Amino acid sequence: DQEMKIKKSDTPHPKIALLPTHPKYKEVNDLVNTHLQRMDEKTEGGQDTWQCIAEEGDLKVYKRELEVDGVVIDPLKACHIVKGITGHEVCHYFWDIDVRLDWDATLESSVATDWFSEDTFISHNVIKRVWPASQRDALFWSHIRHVQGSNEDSPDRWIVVNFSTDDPNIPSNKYVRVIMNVAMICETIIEPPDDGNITRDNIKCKISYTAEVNPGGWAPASVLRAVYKREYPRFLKRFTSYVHDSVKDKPIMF
Ligand code: 6CM
Repeated sequence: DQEMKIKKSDTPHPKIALLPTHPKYKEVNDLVNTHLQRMDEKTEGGQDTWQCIAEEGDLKVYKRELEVDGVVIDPLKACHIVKGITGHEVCHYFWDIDVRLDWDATLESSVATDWFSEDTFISHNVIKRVWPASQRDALFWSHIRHVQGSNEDSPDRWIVVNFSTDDPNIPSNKYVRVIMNVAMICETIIEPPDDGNITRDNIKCKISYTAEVNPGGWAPASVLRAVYKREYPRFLKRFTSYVHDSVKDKPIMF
């Protein structure tokens, strides 16, 4: 316990590179805060309105069925606990566009189109076509942030938000544009060994992932739901094992 207190007070204050003067600063902050708040709320409420669509070990995937004008926009959330990796590592690899295609099997391409700051950029992503629907793309900003716990009970967290945006320079008529609001929030749990020497055997990461995706334009409900049921668990398993493999021989990034 003493060990943990020393570590905690040594943690530098989180740095936000995005400047308050940036036109997107408010939007980015509002989204980050909403996601953090929602996550705190759901731990108190029950899972009643959510139905579980996949459960495999510590991985659980839930959805809530929602249709607007016949278009499926089922909100999705997942939680997972993965040993040997930290929240910083998970968020880093989720955010880093240079490795995105290494783990995201639903994408055909992903290109950074604008940088707001060191921690925030826009990317244009072409999604692999799903028969019989037209091909989709997504244009969104990605922001990564370290959120320091405010007291003993609220832990340090890392968060990435991917949120749809527009950019007049990126044509939106070639594909059907998907609109989305995605967040990955992570907490690192450390069980310090008696000798105080923390290794990957002593850490695990609690992951919470949420996605609200509007497929934009018509897509058959049954196909879309089948795609989600298959692809979200696949993504979570593939992505977390990608992170696990990438960091296993590297120093722990707290
Ligand atoms: O969060 C995920 N990936 C991130 C990027 O690496 C990002 C997501 C971007 C694209 C989200 C698209 C969702 C899939 C839409 C399918 C549309 C099919 C239409 C036709 C169906 C009939 O946040 C992982 C995303 C995993 C998605 C399964």
